[in-house]
Amino acid sequence: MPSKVYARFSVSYMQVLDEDGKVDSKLEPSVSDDELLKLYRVMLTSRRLDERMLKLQRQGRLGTLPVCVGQEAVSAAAALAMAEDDWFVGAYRELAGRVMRGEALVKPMMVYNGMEEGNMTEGMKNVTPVAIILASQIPHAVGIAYAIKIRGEKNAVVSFNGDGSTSEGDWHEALNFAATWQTPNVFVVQNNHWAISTPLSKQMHNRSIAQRGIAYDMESIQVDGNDPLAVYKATKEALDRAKKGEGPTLIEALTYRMLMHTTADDPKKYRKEDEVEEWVKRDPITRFRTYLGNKKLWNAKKDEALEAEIKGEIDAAVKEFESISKVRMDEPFDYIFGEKEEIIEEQRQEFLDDLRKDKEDA
Ligand SMILES: Cc1ncc(C[n+]2csc(CCOP(=O)(O)OP(=O)(O)O)c2C)c(N)n1
Ligand SMILES: [Mg+2]
Repeated sequence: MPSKVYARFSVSYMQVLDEDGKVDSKLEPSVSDDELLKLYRVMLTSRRLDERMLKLQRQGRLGTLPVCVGQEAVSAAAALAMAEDDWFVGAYRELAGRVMRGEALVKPMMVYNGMEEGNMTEGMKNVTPVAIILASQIPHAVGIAYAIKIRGEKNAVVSFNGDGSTSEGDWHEALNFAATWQTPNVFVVQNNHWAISTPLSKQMHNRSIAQRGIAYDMESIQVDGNDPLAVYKATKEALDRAKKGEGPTLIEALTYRMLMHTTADDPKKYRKEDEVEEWVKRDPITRFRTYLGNKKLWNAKKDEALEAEIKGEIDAAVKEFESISKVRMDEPFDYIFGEKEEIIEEQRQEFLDDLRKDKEDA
């Protein structure tokens, strides 16, 4: 038996709004009515945009896309807690957070139709593009934060990745660097319990992801990720600490991917419907709507009007998307080298010939 104990740890869990939308007034963060209403609007916009993009994809009008339904509270509430100068470094499951940062609704449709212009962030400040390569954005998030620290600036970086991504080497290297150099980072992990068809229990032995942060001696907390007030409060406190020079924080947000991983898989093949039903009861949007209703800020009539407004905005975005979505399939070949190279041009021709043949066969 060891004679000395060098470290013991515990992981705390925070919930402010329970599953029925009842608030714990001792923990309720101070958020203005306007901000609460904005949070609701953004989460609902993200939900409706996801649903519309899914339909467009099924109709062959959009490429494949990851769907964020059920996870809206995490990135929307974290983004609400951020200042404009803070950096938002996302993966691909943060549609709501991007909308909160001011992303035009046409942009995600462009991205998921292979149009690089969709990743241009004009109109938004300090937002990095969608990152599909798992955890590749986390060293970038730490690099940005390290630069902020060296320059003595006062902003911070909030990054996002999924549960599966916390088993990537890049993620661990980045967290180790952040802890060692006490960079102003807030690492939000969206633990939606699945990495495509791999459940959490098959990709790590830890009982929580938060304890992976504790291993690096970093402030780490688990929150109910379907509770926007808990996510907001944890992010705000972590940002305050980061800006005071008190180092990075890991926030593990427990949530659930209610639909497919992307439009390319069928979750019914690998998970049980009753698990999904349990999480549907914890829907962040329904829960937040009840909270707003209890505060007399919301009612069915306002909801109806908002749904109509959002539908109008999405209709306009789809119209804009369809007027510009003439994708040239061989465009990636343009960017391999600065100059045209014979071997690349041969490959381009081969690719175009294959596409034509596929079309003829179909
Ligand atoms: C480095 C790398 N390996 C594999 C993949 C393929 N891939 C895409 S998403 C995914 C699962 C990611 O799961 P998680 O991190 O939990 O995020 P979620 O999709 O659940 O939001 C995998 C394996 C990839 N994009 N990048
Ligand atoms: Mg996941």
